Amino acid sequence: MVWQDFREFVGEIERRGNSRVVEGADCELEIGALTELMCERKGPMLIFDSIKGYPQGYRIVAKPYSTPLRSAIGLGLPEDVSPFEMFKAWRERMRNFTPVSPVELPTGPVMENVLEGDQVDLTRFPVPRWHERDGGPYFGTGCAVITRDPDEGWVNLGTYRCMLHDRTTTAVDIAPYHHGNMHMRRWWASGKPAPVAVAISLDPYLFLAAAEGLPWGTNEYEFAGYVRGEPEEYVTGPRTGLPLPARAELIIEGEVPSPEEEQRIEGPFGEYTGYYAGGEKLRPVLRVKALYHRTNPLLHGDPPLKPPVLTIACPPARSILSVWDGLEKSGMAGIKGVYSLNTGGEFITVVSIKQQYAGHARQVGRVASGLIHSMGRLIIVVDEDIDPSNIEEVMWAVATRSDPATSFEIQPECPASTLDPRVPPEMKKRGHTFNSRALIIACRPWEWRDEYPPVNRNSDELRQRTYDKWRSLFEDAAHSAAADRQPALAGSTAG
Ligand SMILES: Cc1cc2nc3c(=O)[nH]c(=O)nc-3n(C[C@H](O)[C@H](O)[C@H](O)COP(=O)(O)O)c2cc1C
Ligand SMILES: [Mn+2]
Repeated sequence: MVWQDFREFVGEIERRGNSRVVEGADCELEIGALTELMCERKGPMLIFDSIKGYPQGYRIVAKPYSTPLRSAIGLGLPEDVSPFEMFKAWRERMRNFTPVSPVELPTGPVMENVLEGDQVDLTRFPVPRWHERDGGPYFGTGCAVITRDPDEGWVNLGTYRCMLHDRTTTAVDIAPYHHGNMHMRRWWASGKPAPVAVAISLDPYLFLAAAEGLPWGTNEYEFAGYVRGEPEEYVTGPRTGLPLPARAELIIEGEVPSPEEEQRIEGPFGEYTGYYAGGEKLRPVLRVKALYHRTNPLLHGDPPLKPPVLTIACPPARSILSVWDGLEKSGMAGIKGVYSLNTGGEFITVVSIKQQYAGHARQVGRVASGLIHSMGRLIIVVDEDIDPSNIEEVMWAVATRSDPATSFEIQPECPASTLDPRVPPEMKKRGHTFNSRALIIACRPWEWRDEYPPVNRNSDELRQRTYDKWRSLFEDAAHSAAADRQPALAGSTAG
């Protein structure tokens, strides 16, 4: 199944009964609080309609990919496997990436309603203030900010937050190392404002491409087309010449003048680490020149929420893929996989290995910690019988296979992320973002592995035989709201 657009994907989730329509909620904090409460319960996807003060039909779909099931459906991945299996499937796709160019259409559904000049008014649309301490309503969360490199010519799509200032102005907050920011700086360096478009409600492939990040110079449309298996479609923006997703729900076009010309206060905003670490900052503004939308727009809202709530439940995080590749390239044997536990950033890295010799597990952990994209504050090495994406299983291994006096290793002065909430303020001010790390070897000691007490889980054979005989019992259980996926039958933890 290939999703034509966001609407079609949402329709499928509705058809499966995994959504609820909420009428009469308020954009001022109520939609945000309802989203938080429902996501914490891993409940159905909320579709807000008849929002207080807005016409019926102007809807918001909140956090559509936040459960493993909905992520898997969106991305066409197998639905009944663990996040680690999904991650492995994703890694294979990334490795085989061959660009699929988008095709231009003369027009598209997003052009059903065109507002220009004085008609431009972003306040016609419901824009929630998602978290209590947010500095304003956020128009852009489930979005892509579209820019072109003025020197190299290629187009980038990135998911960057956009706070609504007024009818015709939004903030754009792009980290300095992200592509959209580098593009804008190149326009300003040549003395021109940057032409920018923001599209809300992309098809799942394009949203993932914009949210996850690809190497410098890669057009996210080409990656989305590759994942989708057919080209993405765009219309050329009348004001900016940028390619605009033809079937998005809402798109704005305009320009961002240099910070010397205009900046306004942006933030704070509740971020994916689970904190408001960014605070209030002066940020450039997007002056909106034109606005296009589908009739009765279905707006994708995706506020970061405190972990364990996720934006996309099977993370193709590039840094983790790069640690995995780095370990393999280092010549280390027995690497079964690398995963980042859901802790609001890549704060806990888990490496799963099949031990090969005395000292192997620790050596793997030290190499993993030293790789360039390694940001984990905890690096945990586990045996191959542990699912590295299952936080409870990983912690069980730490609790029962490590000996703190000998299996923990403290490493000072490791590079840290700028959003790491634990970097002291005085260090952050000076741009010294480093932290210390703990390497935790949670593997059965190689030297006496044959004497390690056996795990008391039944054999794969007994489990499968029993399951097959009593299958209907488990199929009922799978339909309960909490059971988003079933534990794997095979893959025994026996030693
Ligand atoms: C919901 C959501 C909100 C995000 N907000 C921001 C943001 O405000 N600023 C930012 O620099 N990155 C933000 N990101 C992360 C970027 O989208 C991500 O790193 C992406 O890879 C950047 O694309 P690029 O590599 O083309 O610059 C956000 C991601 C998601 C999923
Ligand atoms: Mn990019």
